[in-house]
Amino acid sequence: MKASWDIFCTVVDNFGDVGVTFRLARQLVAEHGMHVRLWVDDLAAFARLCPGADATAEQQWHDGVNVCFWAKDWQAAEPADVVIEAFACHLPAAYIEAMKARNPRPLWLNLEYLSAEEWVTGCHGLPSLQSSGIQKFFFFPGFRTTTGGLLRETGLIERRHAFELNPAAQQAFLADLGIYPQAGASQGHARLISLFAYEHAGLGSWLDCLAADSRPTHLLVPEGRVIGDVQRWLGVEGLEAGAVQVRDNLTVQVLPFVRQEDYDRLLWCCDFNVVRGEDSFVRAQWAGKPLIWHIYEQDDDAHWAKLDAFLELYLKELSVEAGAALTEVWRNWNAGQDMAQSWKTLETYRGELAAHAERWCLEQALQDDLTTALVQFYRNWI
Ligand code: TRH
Repeated sequence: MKASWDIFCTVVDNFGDVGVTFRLARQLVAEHGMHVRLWVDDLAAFARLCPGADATAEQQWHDGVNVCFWAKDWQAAEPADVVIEAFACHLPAAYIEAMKARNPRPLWLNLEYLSAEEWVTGCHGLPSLQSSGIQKFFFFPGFRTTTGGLLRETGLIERRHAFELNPAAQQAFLADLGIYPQAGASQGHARLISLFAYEHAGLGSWLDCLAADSRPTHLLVPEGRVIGDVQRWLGVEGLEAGAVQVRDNLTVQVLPFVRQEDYDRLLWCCDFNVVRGEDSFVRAQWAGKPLIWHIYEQDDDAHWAKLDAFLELYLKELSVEAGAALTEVWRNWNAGQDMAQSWKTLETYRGELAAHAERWCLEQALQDDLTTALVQFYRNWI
């Protein structure tokens, strides 16, 4: 059953809002044959994620998605069968009026931010009557079977496994990005770590550890907010994509921002990933590698409860010691504190953390993905 979908996205900041909605839109088209319009109010952010996109176009097509500029002066548009407002953005009043007048009425969904907190379970899928007289349903992504699940394309984990079994493909992918990991004495090559994070006052203490480690590390840093701290530690300025700096056993390389599929491959190639926000956090879990989550900071400190809620789920199958070490590292990282001691302790659980990351990935992949859950929700509703 084909249906039309309108997805509305306000870019608050960074890339997560548009990253999530573009991923969802593409999957609705590719795997469910839906007709999708993605309304984005900041095409510059979109163009970073989607090379080839035109940041000035009123309307453009990418991977079968009709990407439309959501202008402040809204031009009338016929509402779709399903309307998603992402992350509680506000639909244009005229569009809501048009939804009211439409027969049949569209299904109106608010796609919420990702959280592992338990209360999400009780709120997922609940309706709320709006002043317009239309019901709006709240749809929560999540890690529990009682939520809407996580975005995951069909065959994603199988594609990763095949890539991992193909060193030539990995090498070619890295070489395309100008990455040539230094040969290590016993482990084949230097340990690869990706670093996609926000500003972090204690970053230098972590880089000190990596530089002093007996194993070589090749740190891959996509252009973005953390670069300032990296530069300060290196004592240089103006680093751009392609720049490589070496300090003792640490090689730091700045990477260009790449398309979402390539960012996935980068995560798959790394032994450890530092990720942030929402979408890169989920992708790092699908990569099946140990990670640090730099959570998006909220004014009222609400992010700490989210961090703890995730850890509570994630640590269940880990030994108490490894769980405590990981918690300490994540907490220090997110508080911008010195990382030296906690990172060294975490290193002693490397093997256990690696096995756990893969197990967690496979366990999460048993659930329906978010896009399938949304389509199912619509089917049940009509
Ligand atoms: O960019 P983020 O920090 O985004 C967000 C937003 O700030 C949002 O307002 C906030 O609410 C949310 O975090 C929690 O982090 P995120 O979610 O990981 O989004 C980054 C996107 O960028 C993700 O889709 C992956 C993509 N990406 C690429 O496509 N190529 C790259 O090279 C990199 C580094 C990332």
